[in-house]
Parts: sequence; structure tokens; C-alpha cells
Amino acid sequence: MTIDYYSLLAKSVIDGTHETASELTRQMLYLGFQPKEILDEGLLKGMNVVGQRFKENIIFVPQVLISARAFKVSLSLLEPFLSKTDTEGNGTVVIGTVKGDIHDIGKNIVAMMLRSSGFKVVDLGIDIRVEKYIEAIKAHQAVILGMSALLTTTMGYMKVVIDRLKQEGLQVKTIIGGAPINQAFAYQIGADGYAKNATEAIEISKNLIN
Ligand code: B1M
Repeated sequence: MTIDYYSLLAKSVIDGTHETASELTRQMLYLGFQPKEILDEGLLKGMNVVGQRFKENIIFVPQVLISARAFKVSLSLLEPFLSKTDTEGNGTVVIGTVKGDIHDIGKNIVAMMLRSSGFKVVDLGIDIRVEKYIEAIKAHQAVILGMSALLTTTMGYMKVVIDRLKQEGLQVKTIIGGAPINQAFAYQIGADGYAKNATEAIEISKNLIN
């Protein structure tokens, strides 16, 4: 009988059993599964089910939190493999989740993948105000600012930040993402790029600096 490791890992995220998630992740790495596949086929598939159940009011915030913990524990084991890079020659990206928003799982994946693609990443974390973004862009001479938002109530803050960058005459490119964001919104607020996932974020970031 073959073991379906991906389904087991997805289930551990859905159930929020973080010890099982980390044990499975360790085993999968040991067995030679690719870190990116573990992320896409195990962890993200599990988190999609969590998101759907949350939306349908089958589960609530506490259950989502324990699922997020399982996701994060497992992701931290993948991180050394996903963010391995020989160079930071593409320049610095400042990234953070916007003010009022504490969702950081997607932003962390994007940050990790950018690191693996030759960017130096300054991750400001969550709930970030415009002043903090600007301070970091100046301090690190960033070439790209990345903003993430998961709530329809916080996505509008991205425009506040972009308008302020223009007012201050900062030459940094902007890339945005998160579940409620789309290309039309990016155009509307004057962002230079929109990415629907981490792979696209890398592609677009590379295009923006060339
Ligand atoms: Co929240 N939550 N949540 N939540 N949560 C959503 C976003 C929601 C859609 C769930 C739902 O109702 N279906 C809903 C928003 C509805 C809306 O705005 N219309 C929602 C809500 C309502 C809330 C609260 C208000 C709930 C409450 O308190 N009543 C509250 C808000 C707190 C706040 O921020 N102020 C809240 C809280 C939480 C938890 C703390 C419990 C937890 C977050 C834990 C954490 O992040 N540390 C949580 C979670 C986990 C979710 C869902 C279930 C999953 C989000 C996630 O991590 N997905 C989410 C449902 C959903 O999105 N379907 C939901 C996995 C992640 C890999 O995907 O973040 O989309 P994602 O990132 C992707 C892409 O979007 C893209 O690449 C990533 C990788 O592929 N991307 C970028 C993201 N950022 C990018 C940046 C880029 C480029 C691409 O460039 C810079």
C-alpha cells in the first residue's frame, strides 16, 4: 500500500495537528519530496479547504488559528530549502501586510520565494503603516515595495501608500497581492504589478527591475 503523503499533510493542516504536520514534512524531505511540491500539493491544498470551511461557517477563527499554526510550523521546515540562494544581486524588496491586516501566510511565502530568486528581502511583518514602509524603503534603498492584503476592508490602504510614495518622489516599483486583489484593482490604484501567487510575484518582480 502506498502512502499519500500529500493528503496526509493537507489533513494535518485542516485538523490543525501541528506535530503531525511537522513530522510528515520532515519525513517527506527525508524521502526526497520537492519542497515546492510539499508546499503546493500538501500545505496549500489543506489551507484551501480551511478557507472554504471558514467561508461557509463550518469552522471559526480558533480552528483557523490552529490550522495556521500547523501550516507555519511545516513551512518553517521548508524555508531553508525554498529560500536558498547564492546571490542577492537583484536588489532589495521591502514587503509587509498593510495596516489593519494580520494575515501573513501568503506574504511569508512570497518573501521566501523572492529570497530564493536573488532578492534581498526586508520583511516588515503585519499591520504596516505608510510611514514604516517609507522609512524602510529609504533605509534599505529598496527597488521594489511589496504589499499584501487579505481583507476587502484593508486593500484600500494600498492606494494610501502608493499615493504617498508619489508625493515623496520615491522611485520604488510597487507589487501587490492577496486574495481580494486583482489586476483591475492594481491598475486602479497605480500599482506597477499584481501577482496572484508567489511564482508570479517572482516573475513580475524580475520584470519590474529590468
Ligand atoms: Co482571515 N479572512 N480573518 N484569518 N482568513 C480570510 C482572508 C477570509 C477570505 C475568510 C473567509 O471569510 N472566506 C475573510 C476575508 C473576507 C473579506 O475581506 N471579504 C477573513 C476574515 C473575515 C478574517 C477576520 C475579520 C475574522 C474575524 O476576526 N471575524 C480576521 C481579520 C484579522 C485582521 O487581519 N485584522 C481574520 C483572521 C484570520 C486568522 C488570524 C484566524 C488567520 C490568519 C493567520 C495568519 O495569517 N497568520 C486567517 C486565515 C488563515 C484566513 C484564510 C482562511 C486563509 C488565508 C491564507 O493564509 N491563505 C482566508 C481565506 C482565504 O483566503 N480563502 C481568510 C493561504 C495563503 C498561502 O494564501 O494569503 O491568499 P494567500 O496568499 C497567496 C496569494 O494571495 C498571493 O501569493 C500567496 C501564495 O500563493 N499573495 C501575494 C499574497 N500576498 C501577496 C503579495 C504579493 C504577491 C502575491 O506581492 C507583494
